[in-house]
Amino acid sequence: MNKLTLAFFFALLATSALARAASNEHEQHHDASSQQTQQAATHIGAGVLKAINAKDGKVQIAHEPIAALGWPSMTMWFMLHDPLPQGLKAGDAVRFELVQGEKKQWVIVNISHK
Ligand SMILES: [Cu+2]
Repeated sequence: MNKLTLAFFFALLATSALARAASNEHEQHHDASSQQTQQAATHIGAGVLKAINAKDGKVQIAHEPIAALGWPSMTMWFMLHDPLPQGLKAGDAVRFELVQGEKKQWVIVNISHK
């Protein structure tokens, strides 16, 4: 190795170390911000309870558009974080709060008569 090659070699080493440090920092930042987003991200929805699957802890709701999520109105199933409050039945107008779980599934953390 002559001096020039050596200098080039060290420059390469330094650059890749810097790049690694930078991407590490980015990942940490990304993790921190996604955790914050997860904690803060409760979305409010409204709709009509269509069906209840108490055994699996799920409800089907024909929901109104949820602007914060860019969702149009649709009928879909949601997981329930807690057992459905007594007195709620299919056909009831409901108001609910949604959070996204670790596996990206949407979970109702709060539901009540509208
Ligand atoms: Cu939907």
